[in-house]
Amino acid sequence: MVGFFLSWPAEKITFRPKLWLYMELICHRISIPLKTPFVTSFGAQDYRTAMIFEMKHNGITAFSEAVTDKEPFYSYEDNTTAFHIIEAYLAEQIKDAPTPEKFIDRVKFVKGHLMAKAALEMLLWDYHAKEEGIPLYRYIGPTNGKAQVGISIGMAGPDEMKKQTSNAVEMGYKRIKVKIKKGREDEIVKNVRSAIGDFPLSVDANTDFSLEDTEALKVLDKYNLVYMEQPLDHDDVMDHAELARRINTPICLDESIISRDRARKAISSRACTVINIKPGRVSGFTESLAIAKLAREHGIHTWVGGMLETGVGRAFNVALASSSFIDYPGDTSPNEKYFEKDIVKNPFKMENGFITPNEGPGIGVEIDRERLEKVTIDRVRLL
Ligand code: OSB
Ligand code: MG
Repeated sequence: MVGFFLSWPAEKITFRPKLWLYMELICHRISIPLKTPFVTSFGAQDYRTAMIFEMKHNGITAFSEAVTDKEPFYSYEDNTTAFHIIEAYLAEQIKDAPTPEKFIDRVKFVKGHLMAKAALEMLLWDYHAKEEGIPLYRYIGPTNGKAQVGISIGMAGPDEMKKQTSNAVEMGYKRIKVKIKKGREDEIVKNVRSAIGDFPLSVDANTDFSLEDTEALKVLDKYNLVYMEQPLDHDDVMDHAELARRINTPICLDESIISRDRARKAISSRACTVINIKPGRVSGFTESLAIAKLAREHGIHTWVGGMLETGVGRAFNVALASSSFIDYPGDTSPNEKYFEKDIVKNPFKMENGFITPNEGPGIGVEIDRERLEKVTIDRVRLL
């Protein structure tokens, strides 16, 4: 009998003070069609297959989106690995709605899986901003009150790319980035330059090149690009530092910057002068803000990238892109660039190349439940 009481697990004691607080965590697995296929050096995408997290606690409903997709082509994480890590290790760590910083500290025992961690870390930012009753873009610190917007354009035939890039200039975007791949780099940039003149232009290779391709990348020097994004390996810093010594186009790192520590190493080895910050890639806003501040201290430019997020993830990106620590236009196009009908009722609109973050508490999105239902594959309750 005594042994029975001694082995009674602490979790089963029903009068622990926090327990009466209702906590619900749901993962909505959705698949939503893109208006047009998005083509990068790692493949063509015609659907965004996303995991949307919904947490109900203390009368507050918070949302977030994992940036993983069906396949591990951008990074090693995909929806299946992220779901597994969240279900098996991370979900229980948000039961008491800790601060995002505390959550990140708690989940250090899980190595890597930063996209899985980011999904819950950002959920906590939305939750705590809502608890304070203030919009996320103010909750995170000094703000410009609006985000400068650039566009990311996938690969297509020459005429189509001319059309899309000149339309983007017309629409007021502040910077155009086009995807390139090995063998098409010169042709694509030459073609696009002929359509948009000297408008701010960058290229994103999504790791398709190696140092052996230096000559081909050096050819791009003549196009006066604002920067070249992630030409080399996804986890490399050293080779990018070497490439930076060999070419004149500034280098921007995306895939390689997974943390403030990696950013510090990239900056001190001069591997890049620009950083694409994606909160969903770097374990969330805590790390994103740390990277942005570090970059600012070292005169490194930063902007906020995207992963074809629905209105939920997009609202986080727009909030971060409005931070005073961010100085370059991001890839935060209005929702309508990607989706005929998004899962939010209040999509962003771009005016003169700016998007204003939502004023509602937290990310301020109103979920379109009917649309969400329509694109839902299944729903899993995790807490
Ligand atoms: O490398 O920035 C990237 C989309 C999916 C995966 C990786 C990238 C991208 C984009 C589009 O460039 C960014 C966006 O508009 O959401
Ligand atoms: Mg990129």
